[in-house]
Amino acid sequence: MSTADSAVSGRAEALARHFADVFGAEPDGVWRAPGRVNLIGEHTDYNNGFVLPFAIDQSALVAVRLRRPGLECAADAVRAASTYSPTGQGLSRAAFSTGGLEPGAVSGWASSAAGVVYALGRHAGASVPGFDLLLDSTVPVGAGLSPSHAVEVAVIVALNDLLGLGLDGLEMARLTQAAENEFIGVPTGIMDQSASLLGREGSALFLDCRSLESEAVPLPLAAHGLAVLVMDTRVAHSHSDGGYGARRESCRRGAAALAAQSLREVPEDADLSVLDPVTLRRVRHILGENQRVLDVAAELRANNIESIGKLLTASHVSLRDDFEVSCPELDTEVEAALAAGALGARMTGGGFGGSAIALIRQDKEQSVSAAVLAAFRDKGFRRRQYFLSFRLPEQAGRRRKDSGAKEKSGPVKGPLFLSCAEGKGFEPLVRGYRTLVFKTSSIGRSDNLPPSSLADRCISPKFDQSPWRTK
Ligand code: GAF
Repeated sequence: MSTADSAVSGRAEALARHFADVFGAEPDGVWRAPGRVNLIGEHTDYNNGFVLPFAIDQSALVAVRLRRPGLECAADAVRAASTYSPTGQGLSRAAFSTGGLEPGAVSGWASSAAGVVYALGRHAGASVPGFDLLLDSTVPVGAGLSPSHAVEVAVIVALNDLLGLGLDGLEMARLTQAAENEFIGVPTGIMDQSASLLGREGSALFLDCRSLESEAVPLPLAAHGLAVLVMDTRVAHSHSDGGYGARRESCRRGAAALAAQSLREVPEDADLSVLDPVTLRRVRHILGENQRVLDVAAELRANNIESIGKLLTASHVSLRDDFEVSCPELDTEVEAALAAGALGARMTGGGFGGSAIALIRQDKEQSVSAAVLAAFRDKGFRRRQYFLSFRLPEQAGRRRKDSGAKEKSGPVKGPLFLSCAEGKGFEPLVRGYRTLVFKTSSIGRSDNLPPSSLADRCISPKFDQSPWRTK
């Protein structure tokens, strides 16, 4: 077992123990789903286009126990708790019933679990009984690395397994997308959950969002002395804010004006001059981005990793100028990283905040990070007192003080860096877990597992004894 796998097992074990503290019984199992970084292919998924994300080590774990008959709760009652709480204290708790769930009935983090139950009932004909669930996630919230999709995937994998539904990865991807679109009400595409469900270790996932055919494209960064640096702007963003939906609508309008079913079907020689200027820019981004994904995938297949840098940067320029989903913080990160020697850089994810990524030589990690920090300071952007350094497993989630912090009076804020590189010297880039399943029976109780640095977060805080809301 690799060190990273051991750390995850330790985390899962700790979560199972925590679950028993909270709910008074062992869970049926612990399931895991990773977050993702999108290498390239932005806003192309809901246009039937191409994407190239990779799964990351940061992941959501859920411990689940199906409801047993008893007096304690109604048979369809769900009691859910998360170790993440906005105050950093205690658990965030929620309760709902699996029966008669209507869109929007549950809000907050638990809507991800409720949405999955809703989609399973509505689209897979599954009758989901009540259950207890404890969530622990290391996917940073608000950094554009798909924390909510990771939760949805972990929940659907757990329920698929426990209820013997026999769903395959693609079916689960479609169902979690339905959960997002119909229950939570955000019009997202299918990229994020596919990356979580289908990602492979050491590879990016090339996905054709029209046919849903996928291919694991090798991404041997370490062999080339490279790394992908993820730089969180700390600018909060949400796909329900309107900007995401507006872009989607522009694309729909553009396709209709070009008499195409979707922008994927627009022929190369289409006359874009029939489009109004804004729609023209949106369409131009999608057409160019699809080609860039194909080009990046081709370079990776040919083992020309360094060559993808300029395509990543071209993607950013297009997202900034044509699709207009960047923001000054993202642009600053990209420009500063490039000026400091990154081979390419771009915003990643839906935009309007979140993270940018930079393809860098491993020995440039410190200098690129420092340059980005300095640029943030120069522009007077919000800065944060600590970086979170995610070099799994040993330093996972550990806080690393920014040396510059001491020079400032009061809290110093800055972007969050997440360093991903595969192989020796660096911790794994693309673990690409195909949603590993850990059951309590297979986790074992081995004392020789190294203590997980994440386990600290899983140890039960004093559980508030106030009764669960039940039906
Ligand atoms: C978000 C969405 F969830 C994805 O479906 C995708 O559209 C992405 O933004 C933009 O590429 O992550």
